[in-house]
Amino acid sequence: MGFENNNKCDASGNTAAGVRGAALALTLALSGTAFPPILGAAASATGHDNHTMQHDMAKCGSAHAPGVHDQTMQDPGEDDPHAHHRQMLERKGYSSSVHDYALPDLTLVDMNGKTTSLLKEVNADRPVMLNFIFTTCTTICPVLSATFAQVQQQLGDARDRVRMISITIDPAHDTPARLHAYAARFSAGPQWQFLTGDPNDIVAVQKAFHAYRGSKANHEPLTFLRGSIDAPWVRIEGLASASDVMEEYQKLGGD
Ligand SMILES: [Cu+2]
Repeated sequence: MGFENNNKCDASGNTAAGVRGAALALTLALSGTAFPPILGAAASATGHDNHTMQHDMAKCGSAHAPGVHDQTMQDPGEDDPHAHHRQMLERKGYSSSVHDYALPDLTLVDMNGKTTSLLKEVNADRPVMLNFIFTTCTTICPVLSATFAQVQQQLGDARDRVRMISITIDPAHDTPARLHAYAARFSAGPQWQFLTGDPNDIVAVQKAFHAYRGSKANHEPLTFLRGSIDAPWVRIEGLASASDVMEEYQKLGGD
């Protein structure tokens, strides 16, 4: 698999069409092929094949960086998502930063089909952990969800003092019933709610968290933590492990 990716990248890049081909190959590789092995490598012992793939992708990414950047820029106001992915591949960790987000007062629907609002959900009188997922994702989202499941486990009884929220970025598919089934798959406890809503509102929520990348295929691994209603949000970019999230959570003054 790594060999095939490498070939695709080496074979293109000389013409505009070639650059587009490389961009497409990289997009496909990043969204469909590359993540699971890399995640696998991060999560478990480093398998030999995983390692090969990682190196091939790193080579591919840096060799065609300018062309790929020009051809795939979706939103001039945001960072190129592929540049970000490349960065992630290189650093294989996560970064955290602190932000004040102005969150809109939008109506959302929880996994029980009950109408709620974004502000009502996040303005809990408890620390909040929030991520964006969609249930049919086979790359980043299952990892983010597994991480939340592990965080929930590590918290033990203290989980009841936290509010965990996963908002789907695919509301057209992710009905409350599908979110409910997804939640069950990750053994989500009562402190972990899944939300969907009107597609426009879901875009607005992502934009408010500076998490909107134009389509679900471009999404990034993001986790947001907040210690209290008045506190700023800690933005975790990258695939933080459950221990990483716990560490960031504890920095908020949580227990
Ligand atoms: Cu995903």
